[in-house]
Amino acid sequence: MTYKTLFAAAALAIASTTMAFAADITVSDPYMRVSGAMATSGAAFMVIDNHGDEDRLIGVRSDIAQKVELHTHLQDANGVMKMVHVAEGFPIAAGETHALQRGGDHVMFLGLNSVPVQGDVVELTLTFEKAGDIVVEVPVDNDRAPQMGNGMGNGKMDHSKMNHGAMKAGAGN
Ligand SMILES: [Cu+2]
Repeated sequence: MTYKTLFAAAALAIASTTMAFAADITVSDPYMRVSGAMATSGAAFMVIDNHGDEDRLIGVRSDIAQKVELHTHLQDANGVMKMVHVAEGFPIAAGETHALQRGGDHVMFLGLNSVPVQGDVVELTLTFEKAGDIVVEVPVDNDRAPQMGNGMGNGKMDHSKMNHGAMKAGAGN
């Protein structure tokens, strides 16, 4: 065995160890939106697949903002959609696909240290109760159209009543 193949074998061994550790949870299609050059906040969206036992997304962190939180949207008594901090995180059942998407659950960046622009990649660490930390490279894509028709199947989401003014500062929409 040459040095080169030995090195490749070692690298492969390390890679498969790492992958085995987080294999139960996979994260795909991440993207982030910020609401302009003067933005103080942003939001990230992605699809989380749980191939293992029930788990829970309990934390998020990133150097790009002073605070990173798990948020969702809830309708208040007046039918206005509001963003709320979900301190207990998002449970993800065994075999479930959990989408973080606009109008629903999302990652919120509050107090941006610097405003990322289109195409920038932001490093985000997701912490799961069982799977541990998963680092996700999140590209900024302000042009991305919202997904339609899936993940909102509870019928409670009425966009005609959404108060966009109230959420303007948040970029969560
Ligand atoms: Cu939010």
